[in-house]
Amino acid sequence: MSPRLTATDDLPSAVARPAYRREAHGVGIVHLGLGAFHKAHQAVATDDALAAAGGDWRIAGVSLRSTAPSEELTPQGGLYTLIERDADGTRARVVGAIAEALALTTDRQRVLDVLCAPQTRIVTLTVTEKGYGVDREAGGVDLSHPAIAADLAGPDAPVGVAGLLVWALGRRRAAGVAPFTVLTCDNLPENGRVVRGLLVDFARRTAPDLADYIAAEVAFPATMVDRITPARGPETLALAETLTGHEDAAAVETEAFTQWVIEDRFPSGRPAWEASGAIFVDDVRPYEDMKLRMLNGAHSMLAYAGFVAGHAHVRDVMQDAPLVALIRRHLTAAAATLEPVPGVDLERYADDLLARFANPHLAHQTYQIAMDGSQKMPQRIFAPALEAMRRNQSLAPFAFAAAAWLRYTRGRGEDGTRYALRDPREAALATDAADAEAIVAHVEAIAGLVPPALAASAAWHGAVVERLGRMLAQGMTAAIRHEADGAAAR
Ligand code: CS2
Repeated sequence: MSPRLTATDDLPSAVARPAYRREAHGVGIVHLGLGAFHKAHQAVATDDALAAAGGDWRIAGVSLRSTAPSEELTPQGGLYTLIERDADGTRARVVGAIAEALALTTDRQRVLDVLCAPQTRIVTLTVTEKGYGVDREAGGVDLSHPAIAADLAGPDAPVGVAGLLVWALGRRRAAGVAPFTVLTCDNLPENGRVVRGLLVDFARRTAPDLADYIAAEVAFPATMVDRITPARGPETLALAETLTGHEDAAAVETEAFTQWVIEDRFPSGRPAWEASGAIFVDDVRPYEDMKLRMLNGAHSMLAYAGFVAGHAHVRDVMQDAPLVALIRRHLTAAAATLEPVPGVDLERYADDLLARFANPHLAHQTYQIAMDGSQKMPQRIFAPALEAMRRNQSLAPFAFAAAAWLRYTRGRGEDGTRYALRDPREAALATDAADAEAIVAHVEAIAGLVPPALAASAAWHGAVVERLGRMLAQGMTAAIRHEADGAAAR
């Protein structure tokens, strides 16, 4: 058995390591949501920034529920191996940006202290779409969200994002400490604005004097984040050991590509993330729409259709020619709903996405992407569908994606095997209805999911019903083939 990764001085020369003295840099960032994506994205950019420009910008990473990330990272002093893989090869690097790894459930006092520390100038977040407890239709808090409900009932003992951040901002203000900047890195449209609305509304309900203060004094820059990072499997750990000669319980595997577009609003400073290729812009929205509608939209479509058709991984989907033709069609249709994106050629972006999806080294499960559809479909599929409707463009690609999702929400594979939906709105999505018309009508009636203007369109409704009907009657593989043939004939 190899020694555990605890230092960087005895790594093989091919393994890159922090090009700075870790102990020389204090903590300046608290990150909430210490999962694989943070370790593959923002922590790596921070590692690059520390090497290029220094600063007290190391990260105190916090997981809000699980203790696994801190149990894996703490014995390694926060070090972990990042394995980057694409058609050009496999590279390992050891990342040093995480100074400490905490779990809210077991390190509560330390988490609260570091959120209040004057040295903490940024709080970054990757808690997934459902983690915030936002009412996506009305803005502000979703009263039915468990963490929101708990924190509204006990705002002095917060457990969720809104509760913790409002509590900490209140404590800082009382102590005369400047607020931290809140940088959300989840795939939500206008993510900065949405999280601002969440915190202001939460404050209004628990500490009204804080609401205006947060609205006026706290910066919530928007971001577009991108790096395909599959959930880790045992193979990742074995590969890390082979590459580094060390046992590493916290290793992560990801693609070589990485992108970060950030609105440059950091009143208390920020790391030199441009050193890692991050771009700073005034308006993130065009990049965000591009990424949500093209990458994530195609991802969701291929995940639902692919999972039901029996493809476990995205790379397997990319071997299914008719489905690849539909992914290409989807990317083209999604691109046609966008405003121009500064400096980006959308055709090339689409080609690059197809190559990224085909990455043979990444075991990215369709079932992973399929999770939480109710939180993803509105920005990924319904928003561009609405835009396509306004522009008189074909609805077929989006209707196919919606139908594939609805087929997936039946919770049974084509051989009848049950699978867990893993969606916070699972109960609302459930229906005994068996025919396509009734299923589509049921889901269109759920508040805050399908935009009313889309649901009211006979063309949209009919297109979804027709496709779901075919998926249910003939099976997903036949439905994919039919759709691809139809698309080719047009
Ligand atoms: C994926 C994303 O799981 C999903 O829903 O679409 O996690 C995707 O891999 C990332 O957004 C890529 O940046």
